[in-house]
Amino acid sequence: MKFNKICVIGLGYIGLPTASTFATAGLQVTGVDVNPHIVAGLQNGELHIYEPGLRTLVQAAIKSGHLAIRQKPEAADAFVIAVPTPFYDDKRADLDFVKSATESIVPVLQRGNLVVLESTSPPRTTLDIVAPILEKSGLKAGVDFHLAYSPERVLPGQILRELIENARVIGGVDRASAEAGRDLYATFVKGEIILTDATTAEMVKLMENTYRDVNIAIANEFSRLADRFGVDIWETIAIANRHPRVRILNPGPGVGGHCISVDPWFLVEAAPDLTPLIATARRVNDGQPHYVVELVRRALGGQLEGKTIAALGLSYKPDVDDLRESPAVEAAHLLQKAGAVVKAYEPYKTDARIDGLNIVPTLAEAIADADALLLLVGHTPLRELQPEVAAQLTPARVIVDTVNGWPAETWQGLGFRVFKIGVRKS
Ligand code: SAJ
Repeated sequence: MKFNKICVIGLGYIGLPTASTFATAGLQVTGVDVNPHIVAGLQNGELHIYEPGLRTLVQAAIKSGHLAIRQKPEAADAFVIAVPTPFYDDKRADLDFVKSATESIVPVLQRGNLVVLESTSPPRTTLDIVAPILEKSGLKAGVDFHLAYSPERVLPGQILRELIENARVIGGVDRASAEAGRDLYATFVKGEIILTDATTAEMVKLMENTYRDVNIAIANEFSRLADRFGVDIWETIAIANRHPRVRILNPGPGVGGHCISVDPWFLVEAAPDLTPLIATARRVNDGQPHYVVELVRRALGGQLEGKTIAALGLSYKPDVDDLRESPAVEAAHLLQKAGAVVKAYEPYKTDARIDGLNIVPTLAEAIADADALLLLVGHTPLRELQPEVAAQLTPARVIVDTVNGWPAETWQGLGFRVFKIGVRKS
């Protein structure tokens, strides 16, 4: 199938890179977002998100005339839905954005079109939710138009490269839909394109992220054991990983972001009777920020009340600016609840605003009157903080490192007491 014009609906961390990559490959792309501020900003070449290389790509795509930004979908050969799927407080998937994005296609859907859902969704969403909405047009999925599910699997921070190089799964409601999806993504994907059915593709995506979540949970549990038994988890993991079939991940302050901390719940919701391990892993990882608070309490001699803590890094992982579902933010909130005075600093979003948190614009300000420096994210600029420099800028002589980001011996050599997740050596 040949595609000239496509609409990408949802211009967030996935939709915007996808739209501009299609445009760069020569397609005529309409990028659609319901948020008028995002639309107005992008029309002026201003981005609402940070991803390395994205600004240049978007600006060039708009300038070339291949990418237009609109608030509503227009008639096209294909529609790609890349909207968020958050969850409610009770961890059920909130499919409102998927539903409303799908509804917005109905008035412009034409015979022969292809619709692709990319948003991470519970099993059977394409068949049971998206297809019936699109069929309100009077056209039938798999007969009059093609319908497929193709999960995005890119790693934030490396989206533009992974979008092109990663293997791509395309699950059709029928074979012709999967093949139409392959023809669309083949315009830029260099990785292997694997065709399957829609529900398998949905499961693939959920299983990948759940697998990673469960593996991080075991690393976090190992770190608690290491702490109890007086060994260094980082050394222990490094040695265990010399085994040819062992690859233990890193413990840390918890699992955040909009993917791994959310997606496993979609499987738990879909089949609670079959998912005790997945649910437990989620709880272990969600418990990690509490564990950080206890580590800081211990580092400060059992007392948090009135202590000033420089919380360094707020995003959900290193070298990204995304604060969604961030365990670092959670740890900062919990420390305040426990009576500490927190001064937070996020090098990739110095103007971030979060209700109830004091976020300061510079590292120097964050540590100026601290009792302890708490490293919550292994951002490159934070890892590069030289202890000699820190010693000049802060009265604190206690550091708490939740990501193994600072060399303990160098800091100790300058008179700092060092506390690390998963390390309690006598
Ligand atoms: N984390 C650890 N220990 C580790 C690795 C990660 O605590 O050893 C934490 C991170 O700090 C972060 C969270 O886990 O808080 C998730 O980070 P991540 O780098 O593992 O993954 P995401 O959420 O940025 O991206 C994941 C990727 N999925 C997999 O690797 C299976 C990506 O390929 C997906 O496209 C993305 O989810 C998504 O959008 O679903």
